Amino acid sequence: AQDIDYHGFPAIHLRSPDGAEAIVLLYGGHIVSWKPAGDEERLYLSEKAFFEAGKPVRGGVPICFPQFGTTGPLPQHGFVRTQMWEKVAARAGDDFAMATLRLKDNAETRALWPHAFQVELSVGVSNARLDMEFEVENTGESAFEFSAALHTYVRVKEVEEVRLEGLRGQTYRNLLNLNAKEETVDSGIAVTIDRELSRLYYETENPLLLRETDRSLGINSDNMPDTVVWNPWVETCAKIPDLPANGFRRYLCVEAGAIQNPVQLQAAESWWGRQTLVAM
Ligand code: TA6
Repeated sequence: AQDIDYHGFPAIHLRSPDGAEAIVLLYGGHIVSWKPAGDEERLYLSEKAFFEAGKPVRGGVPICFPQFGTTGPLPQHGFVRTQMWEKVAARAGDDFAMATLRLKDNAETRALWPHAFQVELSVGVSNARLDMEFEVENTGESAFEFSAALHTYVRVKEVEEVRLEGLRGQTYRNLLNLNAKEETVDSGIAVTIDRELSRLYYETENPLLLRETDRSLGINSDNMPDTVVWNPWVETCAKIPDLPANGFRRYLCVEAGAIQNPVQLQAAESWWGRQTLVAM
């Protein structure tokens, strides 16, 4: 593991002796690159991404906490993705490399959200796997509530050719229409993308399989019961200043989260959630 500069931000470059690599920014605790051993880049990072304090980075794995989306009074997806985190540990073993980053509440976070907390992201790469574990500790004297997600931008060669399997029979809410509370049971064999789509699936099962014509990605989550699937398609993509016109073709967000039922965390308690990607 090596400390590097990435577009002006301090970052950690993880390299496992087996060839797996990842780059994680201290800004946001944000993973911006993952290459499984002997493979190509598997995360999408916009070529128009902002690397500016105060703005989230477009692509990779933004961490949404303590609010997902616009479900509450906080900035969209909370505020930890625009805070500078600190490195706690980084090391490589025989067949892995891993790092842990931490953020504690500070004057800026308390002005938005009056709670004492500590969050940690542990990132591990080994062979074909990327492991991400997000941990929240309530370091204050009273309980708080949060939602959280690992907002993973999976790089794909052509989004129209992708099939996301494993969600059949699962209930979802359409996030494109925030007023619509109705729930739909997915009856399709696979989710395919040929228009804008933003869905919150509840209590999804493992594994999900993202199939492309010549490769696949297995997606597992633990203790993050919900899965958000998002692609902006043409019109919405054109309105997002930090995405190129055809950017939507190059990714599908498959996000692991605890969203539908916010987590209640008592004083001195902690919680964790994980997402694991396996390249195939
Ligand atoms: O996860 C889906 C979503 O909430 C979309 O509605 C879309 O806005 C996206 O996340 C990206 O949000 P951002 O704040 O990073 O532009």
